[in-house]
Amino acid sequence: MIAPSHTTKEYQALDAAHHIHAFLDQKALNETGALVIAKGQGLNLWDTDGKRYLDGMSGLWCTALGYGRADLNAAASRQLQELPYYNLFFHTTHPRVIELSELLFSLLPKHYSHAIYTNSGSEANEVLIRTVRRYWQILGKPQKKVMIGRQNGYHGSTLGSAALGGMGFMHEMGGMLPDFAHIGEPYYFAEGGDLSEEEFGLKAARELETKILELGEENVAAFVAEPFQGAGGMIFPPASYWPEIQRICRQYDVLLCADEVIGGFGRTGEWFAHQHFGFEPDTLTIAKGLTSGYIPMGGLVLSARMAEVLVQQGGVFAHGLTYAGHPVAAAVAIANLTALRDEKIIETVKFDTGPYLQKLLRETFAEHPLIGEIQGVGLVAALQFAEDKATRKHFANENDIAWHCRTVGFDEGLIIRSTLGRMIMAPALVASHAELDELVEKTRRAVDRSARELNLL
Ligand code: PXG
Repeated sequence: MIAPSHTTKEYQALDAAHHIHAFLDQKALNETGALVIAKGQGLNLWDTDGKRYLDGMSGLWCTALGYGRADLNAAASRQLQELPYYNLFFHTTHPRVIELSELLFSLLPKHYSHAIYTNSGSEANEVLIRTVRRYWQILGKPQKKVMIGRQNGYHGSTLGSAALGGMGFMHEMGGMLPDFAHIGEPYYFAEGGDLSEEEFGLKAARELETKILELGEENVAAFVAEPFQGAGGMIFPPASYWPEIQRICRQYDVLLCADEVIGGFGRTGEWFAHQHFGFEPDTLTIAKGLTSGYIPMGGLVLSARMAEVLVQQGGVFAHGLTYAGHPVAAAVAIANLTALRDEKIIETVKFDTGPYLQKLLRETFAEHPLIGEIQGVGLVAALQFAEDKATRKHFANENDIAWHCRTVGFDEGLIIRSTLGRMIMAPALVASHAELDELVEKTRRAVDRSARELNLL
């Protein structure tokens, strides 16, 4: 145990003095002080006052194996001793990154062949934007450069990845970039109207066709989306959505790019979320679960068809990051993927813990007067607050209700996420039945307390 150098109050004062936290009003936070998390083991976290929390969010959708894995620690430590740094610039490489790719491509569907590693999901999407445009340049179609994303999609916080994402309040901070466009999200509960889910899925997908025709197919490089939307509300599209999106992309020669940063590495019970939804993207953006978040690493995975063009006809690839394919990150990723594979963790999510969590959530909340919808598969789920379930009527202040529920959850010793009017959970993939029981029970307490404290019933 590392001895703390400060009391909680002192840590909070120093944190307030030196940090601007992500996606929060720092002035408001400074009035209460940040929660200082000091230790993790399995699915449990402890703050500096010794209070325990069940981590229902795998950190930020990262810690697939939970906290405190000795094998990941040992892999990092061995690599730090042997070769703490080298790179893939110019003509050099190193064994760990090669071994990582050998393993990664043994787990991926066979039509993927190349990876460009990064340190994060945002960077991986930056690389995506440049790589996709380069691909079309090489093929003699340099005007094909518009990237189409979705409203409320999240692809990162750097300038390009934020432009690709569809968060208006992010675009407003620092500006939007040219050659990005957005279509609506397949959020049936909010926008389905009188349509069936299947009809709505087709309608939402056909917004892409309309947008491509509006922009001109000769100008559109790619459509980029999360197989299920994460930060923008954990939204699962209707089953009709992805096949139609794929048909449209193929018809108009638009690349189909899946952002697998949170869906990848087992969350849905498949290695990759696009496999759950049954479509074949040209590229995959990966991060988070690649290393269980123990060390930063992301990447862009390319289909063999795209890589062939870039390698055989592209000449110099004018891109590089000092830390891409970092040996220590690669060593941790190898240990992480090996554990996910050899301990059959993803099969367990698919056949055991995933169905267990999904059933328990439905038993607990299907009849709950405040919950209008339960979505999810494997170890990811969302609960939608609703004023009237039958008419899918949202609370006018659903954001505030969900945020209150999140705060109450923390008070109950549960780390849970809120976005818009939804509560989201994505526990570590190694969660036991007992831990899932605790997750659902604490969520129920948080929802019920919110109902009472906000006079919702
Ligand atoms: N794509 C997706 C789909 C993501 O969810 C990124 C890219 C960017 O990755 P980096 O590593 O640059 O952060 C993300 C990140 C949340 C939450 O609370 C989600 C993310 C980050 C922080 C919070 O839902 N996703």
